[in-house]
Amino acid sequence: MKLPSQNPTKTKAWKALQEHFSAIKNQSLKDLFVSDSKRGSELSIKWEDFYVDYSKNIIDTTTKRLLLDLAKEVGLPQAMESYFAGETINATEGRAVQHVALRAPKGKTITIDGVNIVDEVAQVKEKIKGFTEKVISGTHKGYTGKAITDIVNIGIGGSDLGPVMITEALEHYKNHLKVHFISNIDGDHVHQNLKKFDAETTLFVVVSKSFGTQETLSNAITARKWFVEKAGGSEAVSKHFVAVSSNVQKVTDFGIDPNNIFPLWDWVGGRFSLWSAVGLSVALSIGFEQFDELLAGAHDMDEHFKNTDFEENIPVLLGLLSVWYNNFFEAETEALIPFNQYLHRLPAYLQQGIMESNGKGVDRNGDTIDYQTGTIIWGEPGTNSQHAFFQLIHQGTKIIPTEFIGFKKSLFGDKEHHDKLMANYFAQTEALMNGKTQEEVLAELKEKNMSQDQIDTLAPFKVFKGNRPTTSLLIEKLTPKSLGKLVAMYEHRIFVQGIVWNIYSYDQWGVELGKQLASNILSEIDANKVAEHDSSTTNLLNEFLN
Ligand code: G6Q
Repeated sequence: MKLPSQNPTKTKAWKALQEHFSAIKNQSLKDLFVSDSKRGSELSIKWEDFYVDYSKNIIDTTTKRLLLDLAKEVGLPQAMESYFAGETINATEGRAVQHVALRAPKGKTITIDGVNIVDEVAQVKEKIKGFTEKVISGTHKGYTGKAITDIVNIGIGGSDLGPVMITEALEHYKNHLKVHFISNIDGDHVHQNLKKFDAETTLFVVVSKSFGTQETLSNAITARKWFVEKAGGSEAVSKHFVAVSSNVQKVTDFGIDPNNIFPLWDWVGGRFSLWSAVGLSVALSIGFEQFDELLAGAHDMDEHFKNTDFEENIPVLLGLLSVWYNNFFEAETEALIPFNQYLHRLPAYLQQGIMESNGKGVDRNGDTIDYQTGTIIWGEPGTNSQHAFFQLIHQGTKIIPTEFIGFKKSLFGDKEHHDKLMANYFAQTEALMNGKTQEEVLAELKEKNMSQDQIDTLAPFKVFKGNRPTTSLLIEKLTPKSLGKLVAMYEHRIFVQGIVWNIYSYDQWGVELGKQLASNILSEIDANKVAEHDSSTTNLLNEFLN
C-alpha cells in the first residue's frame, strides 16, 4: 500500500487552522492560564515515567482539535499502519522502514518479503550479546594475550552520531572500557586519536552500512595500517577489527574476518540504526543487558505511539505542535534544551534525525512544495545555554519554540545541585511565557535609587514581551530505558511531521550528492589538474594546489 499523498495546505483542517491562527496568534499565554485554572493538567500527558506539559504553547482546545483533524485528513492513521506493517514506505529507495523491529520483543512477527525480521534481529542480538560479554569480561584477548581496554568506533553520520550520543548519555552506566569515536575524514582527527591507543588492547569497530563511505573507509585503512605496523603483521587483525555492515562482500574484501561481521539490513536507515549492531560500541560500553533496556524503552514508546489515542499521543501531539509553529507562526527554528549534561550530544544527534529526514522540498507526488517543511533544530544543555544564547530566545525578534528536557532525579543524588539545576528549568519556561511588563520594570527600577530620567531611558531595554512558547518534558530519571523512550519519541515525531508535510522522510539524496561531488574534485586534486568550475571554485582549488 502506498503512503497517502495529500497536500496539507489543501485540506479543510488547514484552512480552518489558518482562520483560527489569525484569531489566536496574539493571544496572551498568561491570560489563557488565568482564564482556565486547569490548563496545566488539561494540556499535559502522564505516561509511564514521562510527564509532558505542552500547556505553555500558543494553542487552545480548538487548535488541538484542528491539528488532530489535519493529522486525520492527511491520512496519518493509515500511514502508521503501513509504517508498522513493514511496507515499503521509503519509496524513493524501495525500502521498508523498520527500526521498530530492532526493538520488538522476541516472538513478535514483522514480515518483510516473507521473512520474519524479528527472528533475524534476535540472531544478531545473540551475536552482540556473546561478543560484548567476551570483550567486557576480558575473555576476548588481543594479539599479545591482553584484555581489550579501548573500543574505537569508526563510522560517520548515522554510523556515528547515535552511538556517540547514547554512549555519552549513559556514561554513568558504563563499565571499564573506554570508548572513542573517529568519524571525520580530517586526518588530524584520526592521527590525534591513534596517539592515545595501545594496539595490544584496542578493538576497532568499523561501522558502515554500505561499507562504501569514503570517510569511514579512509579512517579504517589508516587505523589498520597503524595497527599492522604496531603488531608487526596482519595476522592479528581479526582479533582487533570487527565490522557492522550490510555489505558482507566489501567488508571481507577490506580484510575483516567474515566471522567478525555484525549484519545490518537495508530496512534500517542510517540515522535510525543505533538500535541495531550499529550500537555495538554502546553495548560494549554499558553491557548487553543495559543495551537491551534501551531497546525495551524504545519499544514501550513504539507501543505508546501505535496504540494511544491521538489526543494523548506524545509523538503525534508534539509533532503537530512543530507543524503549528513551522507553518502558521513561520518559526524558523526550534531549540532543544536538555537540563542534563549527559545529553549534550542529543541536539546534534537530532539535527541529523530531524533535518536529514524532513529537509525535503518535493512532495510524495514528486511535485515541488510551496509550504515550509523540515524544522531547523539546535540547542545545548541548560543551564550553560542560559549564559549564552537564551538572550535571543527571551528578547530577540524571532519566535523560537523551545523544548525543555529535565529529570526528577539526578544520577549521583546530589540534591543541592539538582534542585538548583531544576529551579532554572522551571524558572525559564515561566519567564519565557510571562516576560516582564513595563510596570514591573518601572517598579523594579524605582527601588534602585535612580533618577526618573535614568529609569525612563533604561526601562524599554528591560521589558520582556514574553509569550514565548515552551514544552516541558519531565522524566523520572535518566536511565537506558527512559533514554530509549525519549529517542524513539523523536523518531516517531519525525514520521508524523513527514506524513503531514507529504514528504518522504527516509531518503537523503542531499547527503548522497555530497558524497559524489567530493569524489569528483578529489580526482582533480589527485591529478593536480583543475577542471572547469565557476571562477570562485577554480581559484580556491588553484590556491590549494599551489
Ligand atoms: C543516515 C545517512 C548517513 C549515513 C552515513 C554513513 O541516515 O544515510 O548519515 O549514515 O553517510 O553511511 P554508511 O553507514 O553507509 O557508512
